Amino acid sequence: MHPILLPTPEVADALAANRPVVALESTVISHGMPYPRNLETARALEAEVRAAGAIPATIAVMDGRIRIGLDDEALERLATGGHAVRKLSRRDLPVAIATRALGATTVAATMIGARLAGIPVFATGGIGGVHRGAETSFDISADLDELARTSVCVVCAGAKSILDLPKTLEVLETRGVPVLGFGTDEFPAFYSRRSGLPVDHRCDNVTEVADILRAKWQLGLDGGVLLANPIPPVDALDADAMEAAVTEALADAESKEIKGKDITPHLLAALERITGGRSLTANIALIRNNARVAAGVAAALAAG
Ligand code: PSU
Ligand code: MN
Repeated sequence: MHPILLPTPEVADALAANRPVVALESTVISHGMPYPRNLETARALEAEVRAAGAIPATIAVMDGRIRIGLDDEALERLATGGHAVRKLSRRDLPVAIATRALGATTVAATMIGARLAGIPVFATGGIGGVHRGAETSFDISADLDELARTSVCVVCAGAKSILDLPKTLEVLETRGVPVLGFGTDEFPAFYSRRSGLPVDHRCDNVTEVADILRAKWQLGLDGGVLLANPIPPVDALDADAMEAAVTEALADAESKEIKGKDITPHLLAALERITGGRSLTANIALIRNNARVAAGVAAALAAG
């Protein structure tokens, strides 16, 4: 194991025995949801992964190490830390490690930790992508570059319409990232199941996904695969209503001149306010669903 990594004994044992492990991110806990729902969700995700037969490994930075798997005390530190917890993407990891900061990992940074630890499957809610107006702001999430270079399968529910979905898919195509739909031909739009945009390929079971991952990596095509898993129908929100909420949230962020890494957390909090909490409930349901599917993919990979 890499000296900067600190896995829990349970995760280290599972990896050594080639048992299925699922990486989970921590920015969604610290910056994506309010306390105490964030802590409840972090625990629920770990329980979903276990119920589906895999070992959860939530990733974060603490005391100069990348922790691979967190105990309950560590989850609580992240969930209650508020602004003391940094949001860490690729560029932030060196400073956070060297200064022994407390930090939550984004999709990009979680992929880096998972890859170093040898965990090929990771579940999150939504990835970062190309922001609306990126043609002038240049705001494109580092998550996309990470998907291009780091060999981890990221299970998500698509991307939020706070992003420009067609441009996000264009960048993923350019950077060579396969986008697979799990039981769907369409790229899901996070709170709703449909975006009108096609995925590259539809997979109807986890074995097909594992076969594609193996083929990619056996070819020496380093980099990630995005598995887009739509929110369950009962939990989905009305797409038109969410579009209106997103427009309002974007206007709010613009009037307050929010920029850079603060934009996504700010928009998520605004959406929760505008929808009276319904966006949060949907968010929790879709991440749990992703954790379950990721455990299945991890098991299929470990079996092959
Ligand atoms: N999208 C969500 N919820 C989230 C995030 C994105 O629906 O919590 C978080 C993830 O950690 C993602 C990060 O990696 O925001 C992207 O931030 P940025 O756009 O600053 O790269
Ligand atoms: Mn950004």
